[in-house]
Amino acid sequence: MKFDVLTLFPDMFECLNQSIIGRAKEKELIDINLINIRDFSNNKHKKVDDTPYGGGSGMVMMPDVVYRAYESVKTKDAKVIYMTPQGKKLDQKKVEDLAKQNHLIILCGHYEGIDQRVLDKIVDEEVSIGDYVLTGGELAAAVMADAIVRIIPGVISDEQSALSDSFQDNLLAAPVYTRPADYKGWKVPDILLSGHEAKIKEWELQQSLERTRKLRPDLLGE
Ligand code: 6GU
Repeated sequence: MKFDVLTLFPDMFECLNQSIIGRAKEKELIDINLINIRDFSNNKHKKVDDTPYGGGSGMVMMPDVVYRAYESVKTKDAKVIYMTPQGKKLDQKKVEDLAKQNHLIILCGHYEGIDQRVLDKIVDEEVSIGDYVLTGGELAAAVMADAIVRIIPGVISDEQSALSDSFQDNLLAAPVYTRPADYKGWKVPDILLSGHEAKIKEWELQQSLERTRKLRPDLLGE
């Protein structure tokens, strides 16, 4: 899967070189290409924004610069996503949906946003990561990319979670424990030491259900 990220702040995506996502890149399971929108400014000062028509505060990213950045990466089958707090809220279902794509172009706005004309022409979908405001789309794009990449086959081995994680089947994950079995008298639940695989699975499901009912009853439609 290929990601092209159009941004004024490519350094903000350094986090995607770490840990599981970093290894997925090294294994070439994914390709994350960072495109600096500023490189497409024709202005001698590399200007990318201007004051808004009609007045008001802040600056607006100019249509031509953003459009040229887009043209440099566009393909026929690419899906273009604009990160914005006014978009549809990202959830695990949307993540699974996006993980089926071959090519995502993720557009990150900064300042007051991007000239609406270019958004109208190139954007297929607007995505938000929650009801709060960030300084720009970059952190939201990194969150979304992480959630997508971790479910791509081969990125997390089958024995490892992915399937047992929270939100699988709309349930939160069960609690986990490791050695020592007794720490300061705080004991790991006996069932996990029993070696009885079927009973353990049943216990974990029970824990998941209890947790979800207690912490996120909305996920169960309650
Ligand atoms: Cl996608 N962008 C910005 N600027 N703020 C956000 C967001 C996106 N999602 C939640 N808050």
